[in-house]
This record gives sequence, C-alpha cells and structure tokens, in this order.
Amino acid sequence: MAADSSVPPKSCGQPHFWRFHETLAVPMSLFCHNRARLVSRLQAKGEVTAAGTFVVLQGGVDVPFNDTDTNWPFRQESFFQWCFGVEEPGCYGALDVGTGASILFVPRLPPEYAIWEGKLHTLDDFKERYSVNEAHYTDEIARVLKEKRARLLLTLNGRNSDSGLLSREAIFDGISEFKVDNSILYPEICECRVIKSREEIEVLRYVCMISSEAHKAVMRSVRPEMAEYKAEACFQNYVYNMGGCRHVSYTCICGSGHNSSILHYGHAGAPNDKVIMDGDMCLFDMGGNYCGYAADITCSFPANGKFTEDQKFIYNAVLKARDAVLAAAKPGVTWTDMHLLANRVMLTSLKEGGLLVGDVEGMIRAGLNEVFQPHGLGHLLGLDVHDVGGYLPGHPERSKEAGLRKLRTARTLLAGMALTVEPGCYFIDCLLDAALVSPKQSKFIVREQLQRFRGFGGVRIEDDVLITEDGVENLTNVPRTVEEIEKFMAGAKNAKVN
Ligand SMILES: [Mn+2]
Repeated sequence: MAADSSVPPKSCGQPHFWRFHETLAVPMSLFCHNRARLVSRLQAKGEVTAAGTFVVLQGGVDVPFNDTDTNWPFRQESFFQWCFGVEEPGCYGALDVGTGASILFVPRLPPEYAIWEGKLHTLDDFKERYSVNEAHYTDEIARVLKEKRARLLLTLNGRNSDSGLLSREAIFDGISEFKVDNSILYPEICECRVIKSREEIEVLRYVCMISSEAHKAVMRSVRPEMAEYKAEACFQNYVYNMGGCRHVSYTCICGSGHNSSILHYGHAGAPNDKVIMDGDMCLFDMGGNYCGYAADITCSFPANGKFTEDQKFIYNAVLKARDAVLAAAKPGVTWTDMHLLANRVMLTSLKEGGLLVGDVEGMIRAGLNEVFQPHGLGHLLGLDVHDVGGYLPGHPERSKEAGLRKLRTARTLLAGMALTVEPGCYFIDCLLDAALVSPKQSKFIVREQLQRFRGFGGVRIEDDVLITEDGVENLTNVPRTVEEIEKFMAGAKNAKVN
C-alpha cells in the first residue's frame, strides 16, 4: 500500500523510532516530553536551585558473553531509554534543570570502526536523530559541563524494589571536579515513569496489540504432541516478523501440564522442552518489546482446545477474579484492595466447587490465598516488565503479612498508570504439602477433592491495563472466556483441515 516503505507512514518531518511497513512510528517527541516532565518536577523541588543544576545519566553498555568478543544483543538501560530513546550503547546524557536543554554524549569511535559498523554517524546525525539540543563525545563531558557552569550534578542512585539491584550511577572522567547529589533524582524520575504520557500509552497499546496477536497465533498452532518450545518460537517469530519487536520483554514461559504451575518455567534448567500432551493445560506467559516498552500477557487454555470440567472449574475461578478487578480498578482504589478482592473472589469459587470449606475471610487470615496464588495480583508495566515505582518514599511500604508480602506495589491507583492484572490458581506440591500439615490452613482444604488436582498445573490470566479517569482500558485482546477460547481453537483446527 505505502508508495515508499522506507519512510515512516506518520512521518511529519520529525525523527522516529520505526522499523518497517505497519510497525509503529514512535516520535522522538515522546522522549522530549519525558525530559520536560522530569525537569519541571525537579524545578518544583525546593532543594534544587535550578541554575547550574544538571541531571547526568549513563546509558547501558555492551555486555560480552563471558570473556569472549561476542556481545549480548544490546538493550538500552531503562532510565536512559526513558529520557533519550537512544539505541546505541556507551552513551551519556545531561539535562539542564534550569533551561530544560538536553545534551547527548556518544562514544568517539576510531575511524576503522566503519569497517564493522558501516559509515560512522556524525554528532549532527545524532543530534538530529534523537532530537536533542546538543551532541558531543563522551570524552568531552567534563569540559562541556564546565563551559555551561554546572555547579551541581544529579546522578541516579536507587535500589530496584523488584530485583533488589542498584541503578547504574553515572561516572565519567573529571566528575570529581563537580558537586554531585545522588539522592534527589531517583524517586523523582521513578515517579515520572509511573505515569504514562499519551505518547507512551500509544507505544504500550501497540506492543500489547502485537503481543495479543502473537498469543493468538500460538493458540492457533498448539496441538498435543508438540514441544513447548515451538510455542515460544512461534511467539518470537510473530512479534518480530509482524511487529518489529527484536526482543521479548522476559524469558518466554510456555508450561504445559504440571509445568503450568511453575511460576518462572522456561528458565535455563527447564527451557520449555516438554512435549505438550492431550489433556494438558497450557499456561503461556510472553510479551514483546517495542522501542523499549514491554507487554506481559498470559493465556491459559487446554492443549486440545476443549476444557474438561475440572479445567473449566479452575479457569472460571481465575476469570471471575480477573473480571472483578477489571470492574473495580480505578483512580483512588488501592492495589492491595484489588489483590484481596481477586483472592476473595477466587477462594469463594473454589469453595463453591467443593475444593475448600469454611469462611473465606478466615482463609485469607490464615494465608491460604498465598498457597493457591503465591504472587501478587500484578505490577506496574512500562519500559521494564516489572516497572519502577512500586515502593517509593511517601507511598505504602511492602507488607510483611502472608498473602500480601508478594505484592510488587501497594499503591493507590492513579490515572495514567499501566499495570498487569494477573490472578492465578496453581497446584504447587510443596505449598500444598505445607498447607496440609498446617492446622490453621488444612482445616479449609477438602483433601479428597484436592487429590484430584495434583499434577493439574495452574491457570493464570494476565491482562495489561491502563488506569483511566474512571476505570481501566484493557490493552490486551485475546480470547478469554471458556466459550471464546474453545470457539477460537476449534476455528483454528477447522482452518487447518481446509
Ligand atoms: Mn506479569
């Protein structure tokens, strides 16, 4: 359709991140606006005298495979991506908090690098491509900042509340000649990342749409006797081939049968290598990544396309929990309350189906919710799949209570947040065995009924949602009800026959 497929369709003269054909053209103004949001937040802070204050960020660096001269495919550091959208490793960036001006510093590559990398870009090329005010080489950072009379540098130092790891704090030759503060920036930039701009929402919408389509392609291809890793291969091919997503956002989880109860199945020691059997539940958790932005979607369905009564029972218990959250989530409600709502709805269904007995509130007080769903309801989503900002100063701290301690945030919802909603129900032997010997938990479990579900695996239903002014917008679009899934998979089977 497009006359010239080398030009982004929505090009209006400004540079874009864009791959090809119908992939999304992401305007560099997305990153300009992110920088402007950060600068105005910092200007509003009393302790920052804007004149002579500069934010200095260090981008990601190439990471070699061990001691070899081959690197991991490069992925930009997320704070740097959020500010600059730069695709190359080894860069730095600075923001003048007084004026909002942006400066990009790129590595000065020896001329012979043109042999391996092609024609080397000039500073003007970088300035133009990334829509920054100035571009210089990384060996000029101290000189440039001194010329601009920088008095205080704000660097990034903070601990990720999901991984426990520290951010990369900028360090460069000559930094000791400046006054450096490494405490102000982190919470402020994290808070900026929590609220998505209109342009960021467009990217999330796109990567969730492509990832939803990829999940549907997987559902169409799955059949008994197929190896799990073929589902992973199908997903990766779809998001890259059709959506321009070079990366997925995390290691693909393609568990079938009992493996669907292993929360991070697909890891190096269990690389999606079982054969999917007739009668298995499949739990596939995969998300593409476009321009740094992540999708994180889980589909659970029977391998043969038809739910058994037991599969329907567990699936509908989780679906009801998901529906309750999608109906109740909106600005002003707390994520902890949404988590407990999901738990309560699911445990009530398990009780109605005869698997549990007793008072549902009592089950929650006894921590039984964590036995069947040993993870939180969901997490913030953005450039990182478990995005930053879950636990920041001034917001509720992580609970120590069973049933709540796994939550990746306990915040009150705000319009513009993106989160996953991912209730689940799993039959995990070590947790069930422990519950059965715990007097306060075992009294709620009907042992003979539970026995039937040993080896069942698990169900998770994970949607990516945006909190709007009055509710949620679901960015995910895949078959969700039992009827939708069975119809979709039957249609795929018939299409194969014809
Ligand atoms: Mn998730």
